Amino acid sequence: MTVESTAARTPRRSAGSKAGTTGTKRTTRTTAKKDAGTEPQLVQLLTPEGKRVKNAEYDKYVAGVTPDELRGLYRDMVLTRRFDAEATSLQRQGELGLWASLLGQEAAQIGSGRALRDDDYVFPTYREHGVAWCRGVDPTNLLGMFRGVNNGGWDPNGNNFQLYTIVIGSQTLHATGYAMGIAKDGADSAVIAYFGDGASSQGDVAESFTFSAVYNAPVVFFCQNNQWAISEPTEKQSRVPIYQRAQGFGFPGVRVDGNDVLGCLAVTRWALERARAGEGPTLVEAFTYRMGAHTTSDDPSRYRGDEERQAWEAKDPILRLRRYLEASNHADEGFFAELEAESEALGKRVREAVRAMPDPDHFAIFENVYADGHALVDEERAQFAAYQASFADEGGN
Ligand SMILES: Cc1ncc(C[n+]2csc(CCOP(=O)(O)OP(=O)(O)O)c2C)c(N)n1
Ligand SMILES: [Mg+2]
Repeated sequence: MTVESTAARTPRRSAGSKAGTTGTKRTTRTTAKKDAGTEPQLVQLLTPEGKRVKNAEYDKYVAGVTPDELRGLYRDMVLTRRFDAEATSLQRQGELGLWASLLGQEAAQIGSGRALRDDDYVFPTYREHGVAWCRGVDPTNLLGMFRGVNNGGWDPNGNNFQLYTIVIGSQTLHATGYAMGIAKDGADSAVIAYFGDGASSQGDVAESFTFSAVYNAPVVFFCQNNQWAISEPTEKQSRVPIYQRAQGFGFPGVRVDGNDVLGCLAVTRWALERARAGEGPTLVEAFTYRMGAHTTSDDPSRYRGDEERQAWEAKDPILRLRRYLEASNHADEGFFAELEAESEALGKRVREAVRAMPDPDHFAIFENVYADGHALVDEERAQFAAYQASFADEGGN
């Protein structure tokens, strides 16, 4: 192939990038962004100051929420945060190998989690500790995998809450297939798939959007846009706000304030209702912020500034509901004090449960790989047994 023909096939660089001037480059990027989508619209029912704002479209989905239920949402968020902080500490103390904190994402998870019915089915990533809480999965069960003593820790069918998924975006395909299946069964339940802003770049997510749209599958895609995929900012994932991508696949997308638990509850209820009514998938983008590190192995100070986090601390999901509860006299000091005591007790229970987790049998890893056994697994088991035995010999000499 001649040099000329290669050049003809290669997309031309813009004059700006050829010249290498950042100014020209910036102009090109801005133009692309402007042309690609419209200004984002945000659904918000509760402001950061804790003020309830009217919303003609979504108010009806939370109109029946009682003061007792509001306190319940607050309790869910506080206990989830406490559990999460305890897990982070346990990792620092060497009791867990790793932890993925949800700090700052409590409203997105509790709001959407409390919108679900028991017969709905959840496909989480690895950070949905608040959703797990809403499903009734015992929080201590979430820790086994992070301690390295089991491969999951709960029965997915016990609470209709699948095991955590580390392979980014893959659970959206599982959710879509499951939703197509329950639709064929004639069930009126719905499926929800959680994923992140970074996951939205995965082929699996695009494929699940295509399949769910053309098969009208009863699935809600719940994207927690916490604005970072480890060290990659959202601008590197999409030229348009993530929720606007749904339009190209032929189903609605909505951006909700992910730090507003009422907004998340309302929008998810609406999306689930659509799914149940046979109207197909919906993309909900919960616009939020990951206040902590990606995981305990990450150091965010290497790629983002403190001021960003501080700005989001002012939008804290728990604080805003507390302000609303106090201003509307829906909760008194006694309630908050009782909850503090309950948090303490949960922390203690979690610490004790983790330390008491038995180490697995060394050979358990080879079980349940195949239903009927497999030559390769047998070989690996034998190799591992020989390896273990080599320590015994050393000890004996
Ligand atoms: C298929 C795949 N590619 C890469 C990784 C490594 N990885 C783990 S988490 C992560 C970032 C995910 O970001 P996002 O989807 O925004 O979720 P978040 O952790 O921010 O909640 C990556 C790239 C992985 N687990 N799976
Ligand atoms: Mg993210």
